[in-house]
Amino acid sequence: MSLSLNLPPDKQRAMLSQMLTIRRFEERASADYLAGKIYGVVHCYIGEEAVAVGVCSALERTDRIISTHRGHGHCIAKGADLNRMTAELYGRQTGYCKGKGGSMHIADFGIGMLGANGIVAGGISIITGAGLAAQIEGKGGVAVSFFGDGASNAGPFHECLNIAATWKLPMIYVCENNLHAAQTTAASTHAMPDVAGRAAGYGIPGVIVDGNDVFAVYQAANQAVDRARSGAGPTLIECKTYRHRAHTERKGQPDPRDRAEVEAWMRRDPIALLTGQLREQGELDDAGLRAMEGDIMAALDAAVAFAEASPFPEPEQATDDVFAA
Ligand SMILES: Cc1ncc(C[n+]2csc(CCOP(=O)(O)OP(=O)(O)O)c2C)c(N)n1
Repeated sequence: MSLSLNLPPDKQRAMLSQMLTIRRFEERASADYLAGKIYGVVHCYIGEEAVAVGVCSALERTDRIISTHRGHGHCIAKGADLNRMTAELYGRQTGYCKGKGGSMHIADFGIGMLGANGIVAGGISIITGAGLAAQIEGKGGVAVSFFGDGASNAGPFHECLNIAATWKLPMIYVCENNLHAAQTTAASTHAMPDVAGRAAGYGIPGVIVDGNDVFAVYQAANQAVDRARSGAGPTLIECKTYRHRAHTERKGQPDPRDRAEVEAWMRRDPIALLTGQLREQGELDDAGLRAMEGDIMAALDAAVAFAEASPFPEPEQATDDVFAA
C-alpha cells in the first residue's frame, strides 16, 4: 500500500466509505438479480473499487466521466444518487432512465456522469467529444474515460488517443486492466502485456498503477488532472486490478479463470488493504468501521425501499424518450 499522501483523515475515510458503498450496493444487486427482482444484466465491479474512487476523488463535480458496462462503481464514485440507481436496476419510473435503461445505462449529467455504456469501447469516443467540449469551454474542465483491457484493443481507443494527443485535449484515459475480457485473457489478445505502453505510440505519458491501492490511483489521477488542466494534453493510466466475480451475475455463468490467480488477487482486496492502512494509522477503529457499515446499509435499505415503493413504467410510456428505433 502506498503512503496516504498526507490526505486529511476525513478524506481517507470518505474514500473507504465510497468503496464500501460500491461493494455493498453490488452484493445486494447481485442477490436481488439472482432472486429475479432486477432485470437485464448486472456486471459487478467488486474488487476494482479503488480505481473509480481513486480517480473520482481527484476530480471536481463539474469534470465529466464516462463508464462501461461495469458502471455502478463509477456512478457511485462520481456522486450518483443511490435511490435513483436502485430504482433503475429495479426497472421503476423513479430510476435514472425511468426504469427503461437498467444497469448499463445509468447517467447523471448534473454530476458529470455521462453514462454507463453497453458497447465495449463506445464510451471512449463520446467522452473524447466531452474533452473537446471542455477545451472549447475554456473553464479548465477535465474528461475521464474508464474502460477495460478488452476495450483497449478496439478502434475507438486508438482513434481517440491519437486525436486527443494531437489536439492536447484535457483527457484522462483510465484502463482498468483486470486481465480478462469476458472469457478471453488479455494475454491471448495483447501483443504487449502493458496497455500503458501504447501511449508511446501517441506521444503521451502512459502510467502503470497498482489499481488496488486507492492512494496510488489517486496520486496518478492527480498528476494527470494537473497535466490536463494546464493544457498539456491527455494521459493514459493503466490500473492493474481484478474482478472478484465472474463476468456477469448470471446463474451458471462460466468463470474459466485460473483459481490460483483469482485467489491471489482476492488476497489483495482493495478494501481490506485500505481498511488495514487506516487502522494502522490510527484513523479507524472497530467502532468507526461498524458505524460506517451501518450508515451504508441504512442508505441501501432506504434505496431499496424507495425503489420498491415506486411504480413500474406504464406500457404507453414505452416509446417516450426514445429518439430512434
Ligand atoms: C462492441 C461490443 N463487442 C462485444 C460486446 C460483448 N462484451 C460485453 S463485455 C465484454 C468484455 C469487455 O472486456 P473489458 O473491456 O476488458 O472490460 P471488463 O468486462 O473486463 O470490465 C464483451 C466482449 C459488447 N458489449 N460490445
